[in-house]
Formats: sequence, C-alpha cells, structure tokens
Amino acid sequence: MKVRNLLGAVACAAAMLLGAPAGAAGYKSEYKLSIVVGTTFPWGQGAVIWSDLVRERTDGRINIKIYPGTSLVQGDQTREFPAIRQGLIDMAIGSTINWSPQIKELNLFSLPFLMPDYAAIDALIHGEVGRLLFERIEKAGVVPLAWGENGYRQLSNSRHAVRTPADLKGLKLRVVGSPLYIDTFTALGANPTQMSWADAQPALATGAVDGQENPLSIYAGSKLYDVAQKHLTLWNYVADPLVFVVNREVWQSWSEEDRAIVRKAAEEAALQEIEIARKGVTPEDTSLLDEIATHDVTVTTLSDEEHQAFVQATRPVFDKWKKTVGEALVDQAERDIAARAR
Ligand code: X2X
Repeated sequence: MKVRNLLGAVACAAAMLLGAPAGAAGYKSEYKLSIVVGTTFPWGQGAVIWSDLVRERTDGRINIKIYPGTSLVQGDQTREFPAIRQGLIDMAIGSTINWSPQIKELNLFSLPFLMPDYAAIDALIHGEVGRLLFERIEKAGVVPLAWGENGYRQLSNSRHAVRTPADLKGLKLRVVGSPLYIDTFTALGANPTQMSWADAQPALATGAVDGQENPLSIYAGSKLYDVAQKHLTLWNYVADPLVFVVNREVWQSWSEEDRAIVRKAAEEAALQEIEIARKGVTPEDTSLLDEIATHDVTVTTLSDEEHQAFVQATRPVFDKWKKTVGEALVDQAERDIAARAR
C-alpha cells in the first residue's frame, strides 16, 4: 500500500469512528433541526419542506432530522437560541418571541398593534428592518437565512367573550417567554403567567389557566376548542415571524456549493411556509376560521372603536418597550409600514 493510500485509509477510518458519512469529510451524519410544534402545523411544514429540499439537492450529504416540541432543550423554547449558538442544536426554525430574551430587538414584532395587516408584516421582514435584524442575529453568532411566519396571535379563553379590556379583568392567561407579554396583559387588567408551550397545553386542559394567545393554525391544530377554549377574540394585536437559521460552525463546515443550496432551499421553504400559515385566516379565505366555528366556538371580532380601546390601553407598553427594542429600529419599522404597498 502506498503511503498516500494508507493515510487516506486512516483518515477514512477515523471519520467513520467519528460518525461522519463516507464521501463528505467533516459533515455530520445527521443535522438536528429544532421547532416548537409538530410537522402537521404550517411551522412544521416549513421544516419538512426545507429538509426535503436540502436532502434532495445535496444528494443526501446534508441529512436533516426534525425535532418537534423543542425537545432538544426539554421543551423550554426560551433556551432554544442559546442551544443553537452552542451547537446543541444544528438548525432551527424559531419564533422571534422565543429568541427575544436573547435578542431584544426581536421584541419589535411583539409591540402591541404595530402591524395592522399582512402587507405591514411583509414590509418589515422583506425590507430594511428584516435586514437589520438578520445582522443582529448574525452578530449573536447564528446564521439567519430566511423569514417565515407563525402568524397573528388571537386570544382564546374558557370564561366569556372578550370585547373590551374590562372583559380581560382577572383572567388567568398563559403567555409566551418575553416579559413584554406580561406587561401587555397586565396593562389590560388580566393576570398573565409565563410558561412554555409544552406546559401550556396541560395547564389549559386542567383549567389551571383560563386562556392563551396563539395563531389560529396553532389553536385549531392543537384542538384548543376541546379543552374549553370556546371564546376566541380576533384582534391581530401582534404576529410572530419565524427565522430559518443554522449554527455558525455547522454553516462553516459546509462547502460553498452546499451553503448556497441550504440558503436557497430555506428561502423557497419560507415563502411556501408563509403561504401555508396564511391559508384560511385571511379576509379573502376564512376557511380555517369557518372550521373553528363548527366546534361551538364564539368568535368575536372588534369594531374600530373596540379595537382602539385595546390600542390605547397598551400604548404605554409600546412606548416603554420601544426603548428596549431600539427607538431607531421602531421608527424605521413605522416608516416602512406607513409606506407599504397595499
Ligand atoms: O409557545 C407558543 O405560544 C408558540 C408555539 O406560539 C411559540 O413558540 C411562540
């Protein structure tokens, strides 16, 4: 055996011992992709589309396995971002809410009533604001590739219809992991309590909490109407975009060609995911809402005046958090929303 062949054989054996696949030195046999919900949800569909495209286009060099339920961090979705940074998670499609404890600028999308419609969301994620936030994520050590969407978060509860801030008085509500949500619901007179989505579902089922807020795709996909969440208020107060990301070391371990494939696949999957996320919940297509209504759910929509009462009651929270998010970024967002194409 020639020396070069011998060295090759040794390197190959070492790679096999380390679990790398044959033919792609330095590549892992599997890349762990984290999401919060299951693959039947629009969010999870985005993960399926992305991983399938990548597997096909890299001829299996990059083999992605989806881990729903944020299981790689035991369901604690607020620890997802640090785990990506540390390499415990290779890739993720994460909600801006879950990562905002680490990246405070991502609280932008949680400012109450900032984004009046889908065109406003699009103006942010596909414009200067989206670019600035990607810079910020990149600076935090994670490679962002594309914007997806969880959706407009609507309010449900087991007690009564909510039409005014006074209706929220004393309602015990599960909220997500950014303290901004505690402020918002406290300002509205409710009694908010922060917990992970994994803990929220049993808490709703046992009646430990009265209500929650989530996009309709998650409300319906988790059948929250079967755990007494019969009162639904459509108020579009915030929406959470999703971000498709890769751990930096993993990204750097891939060839230029494979990085381009992964990026392009993320962009395509994200656009498809946004389309799926908006299906059935828009003024033009209310099919998911119609399906929800068949489960004996009271759906409350607000008049302009009623809407305005919620905007006013949460305005101090907006102003307080504008400073945390960054005044310039919020100003930029408001300018871009005002100038949006409709
Ligand atoms: O926990 C939630 O409410 C969820 C599933 O929407 C997020 O991960 C932000």
